[in-house]
Amino acid sequence: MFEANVYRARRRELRKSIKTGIILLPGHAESPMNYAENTYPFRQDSTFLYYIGVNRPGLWAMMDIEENQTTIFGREPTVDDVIWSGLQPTLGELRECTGADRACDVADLADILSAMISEKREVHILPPYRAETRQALERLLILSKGQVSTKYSEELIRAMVAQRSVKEARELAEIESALTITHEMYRVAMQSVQEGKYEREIAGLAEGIAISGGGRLAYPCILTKHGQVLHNHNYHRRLESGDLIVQDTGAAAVSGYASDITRTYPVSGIFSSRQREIYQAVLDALTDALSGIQPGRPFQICHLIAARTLTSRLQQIGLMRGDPDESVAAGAHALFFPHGLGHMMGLDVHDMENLGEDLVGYDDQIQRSRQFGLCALRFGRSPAPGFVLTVEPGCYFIGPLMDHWRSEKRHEAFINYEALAAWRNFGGVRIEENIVVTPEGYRILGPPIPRTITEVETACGG
Ligand SMILES: [Mn+2]
Repeated sequence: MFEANVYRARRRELRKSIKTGIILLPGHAESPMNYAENTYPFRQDSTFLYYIGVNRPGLWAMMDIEENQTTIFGREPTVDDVIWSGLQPTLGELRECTGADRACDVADLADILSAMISEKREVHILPPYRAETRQALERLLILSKGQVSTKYSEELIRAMVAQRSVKEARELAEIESALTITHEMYRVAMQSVQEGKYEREIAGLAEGIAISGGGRLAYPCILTKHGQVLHNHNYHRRLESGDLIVQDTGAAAVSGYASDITRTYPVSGIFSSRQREIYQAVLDALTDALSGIQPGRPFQICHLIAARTLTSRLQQIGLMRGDPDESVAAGAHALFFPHGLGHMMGLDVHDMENLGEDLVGYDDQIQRSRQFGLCALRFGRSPAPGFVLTVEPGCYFIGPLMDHWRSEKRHEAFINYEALAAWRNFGGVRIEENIVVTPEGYRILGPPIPRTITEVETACGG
């Protein structure tokens, strides 16, 4: 974690936007995998990490806005704790490292809160996303079942989104340290890919590097020759010469900060002529989308730039037709590109998504589209300097979607369904970079990972 004054300063900043009441921040409890003692690897809630910093289970924090006091709640370690888990921080040490004003036994939290509730103090909470947290909040705030999901503070969410959207220099450094590990994951994966190996062997190498780096994966690994399945989480397939692998993997730093990179590469080390065409189309879409990034310019426009480039390349290949601008406006490209161009990234790979996707990614100026494809864009508003975003266009050949659209004759004026039949088993291509928005435009974060056709082929030993 950072030094105590970092968390103090972040809480001070938050207090400028929230004028009254108390803010209650639940830390995570351990989560059992198959029985109580065998838990999933612990991951602290990101809001708690941002404002309090301690990556340990069983903690709560309370910020009293009027009193300008932060209290951390935990418990003193017992001899048993030390026997099984080693030395644990005392309440005093927790107070010190978080820069809190007080540290209390978590057993007293219910009484302290009920006193505040009877004084009619306003309690700001965030929408819980774990069942244990929801139940604890219901118990502590004396709410009936289900009430807690409507009692969250939109004022608090808006203040936190505004603060956390602009990354501090120390946060960028953490993201770049995660990207250094991710760079190594790609170097080794591309070098190791070979006909006859199984997807899981390459996925295991990549995950092992993330763990060796001191952190872990920021999200479950995607490494598949069926890249057209967007969130493909199985790795049992044998790699054949001619297959194309979509690898979407990102390491998380020890501090919890994420990275999120995708590359597509050929098992044989050399792209086939068809693979080159689609790969270059996606690469051009990425290049054009990147050059559209400007502070104050809606990211939704960059998404449409990527869609426009992809459409014109697919027209050159003979898979699409018609006026490209009309085609993009109609959303015909979403047959090939059904997801969004990108999302915010920080402590979470989809940063702050627990606070509500629309409150993070949209505002009064830019609202989420309802059109298939564009509606999947998680972030559409205008970024400011310091925003960290992913930029990740893709092109996929999704058989069931092609059948469905064709049976409806959907966008027949723009899609050449006859020509498409021969591409059915192509798979998919996605290329993803992580950027920080600067006053001039953007900067790609982390060390460069092979991206052009030549770079990728060289890295794969082709
Ligand atoms: Mn992503």
